[in-house]
Amino acid sequence: MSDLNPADTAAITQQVNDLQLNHSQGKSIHQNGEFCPQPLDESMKTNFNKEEIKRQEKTETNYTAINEMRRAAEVHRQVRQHARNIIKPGMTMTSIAESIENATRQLVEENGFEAGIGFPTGLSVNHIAAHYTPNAGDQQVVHEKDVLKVDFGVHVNGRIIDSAFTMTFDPKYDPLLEAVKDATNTGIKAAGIDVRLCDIGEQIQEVMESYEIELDGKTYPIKCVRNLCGHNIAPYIIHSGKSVPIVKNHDKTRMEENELFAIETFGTTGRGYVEESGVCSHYAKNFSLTEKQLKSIPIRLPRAQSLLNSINKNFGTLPFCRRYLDRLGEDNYLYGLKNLVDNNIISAYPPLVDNPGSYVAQFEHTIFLRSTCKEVLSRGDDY
Ligand SMILES: [Co+2]
Repeated sequence: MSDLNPADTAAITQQVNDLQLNHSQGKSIHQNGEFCPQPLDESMKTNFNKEEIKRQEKTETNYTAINEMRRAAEVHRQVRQHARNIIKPGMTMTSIAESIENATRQLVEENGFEAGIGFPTGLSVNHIAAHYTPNAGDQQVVHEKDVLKVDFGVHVNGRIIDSAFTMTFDPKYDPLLEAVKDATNTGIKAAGIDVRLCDIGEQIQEVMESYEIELDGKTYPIKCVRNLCGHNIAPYIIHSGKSVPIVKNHDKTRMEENELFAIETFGTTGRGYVEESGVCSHYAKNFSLTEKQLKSIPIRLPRAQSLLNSINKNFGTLPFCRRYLDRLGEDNYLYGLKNLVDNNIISAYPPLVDNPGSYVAQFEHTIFLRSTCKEVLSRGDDY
């Protein structure tokens, strides 16, 4: 919209055209994810056969849903490849976010609630772990020494693929990225039907905290950010009740067949705990409110009511950010938005930060627990 410099624009247009070409040639848009045995199968050494999985797929009742997830995942893979190609030190957060979002809109063939962006593009840097995306007028650029988490979502018919990676431009951070990648893959490996959430958290923590990193002559243990979690995903609902901890804990809840999970871990050189801080950009409708409860809340501010109508029409329960309201032509909405947040109709998700001076990295995949296997939908050659 505003901050895209012309050089960026040309490169991005070319990139997106290339992506579209791949797409229109029908290249692998329904590619499946990575098939893994359920952990119980693995330990019992039952036969895990990829051909058999493909055969059984034909009879699975949720075959349509699986294909929707795969389509969203393939768009995610292509968009993140594009993101890796264009993101360079000096680029503004605004142009990065817009480029990722425009590529997503084009490749997924955005269409109302049928397909589109799953949630705002997270571009959290250094000690900011999550929930940062630029608001209008943001001039921040990415720097050579930054640790940038790129966390974005794609949905097809509400099936959201939530996947994130960390980008750096200085190899000194490699041990941090290695630790988090290993921890996330450990969580993916541990996950499965009937597995207790606490057992996953414990295994993640053990792997994460076996690493350390030396930065500018000082050695730091790598810690898990203990109050950040993975989560299950329901149609159009990014966090739908179950949390997948990344540290040892007491949650004996089990994962179940046909559940979709985002497995994400955060490693840090800081204290290992995040707090809300800074200007908010991320919001979502409180999905637990029933229609009846919603109707019983009096909205006395006309601007709040008109804004809510627009949110219902454009996002439903999908998370959104201020820039998405701007591009719909909404203006002077901050007071109305605050009113909806105060009424608990909308939840605000401010940036989550560890202590200043620390570095947080993140890797995340979306997995689907099928009866025959565990499919790591967002797996790619990159991570
Ligand atoms: Co997530």
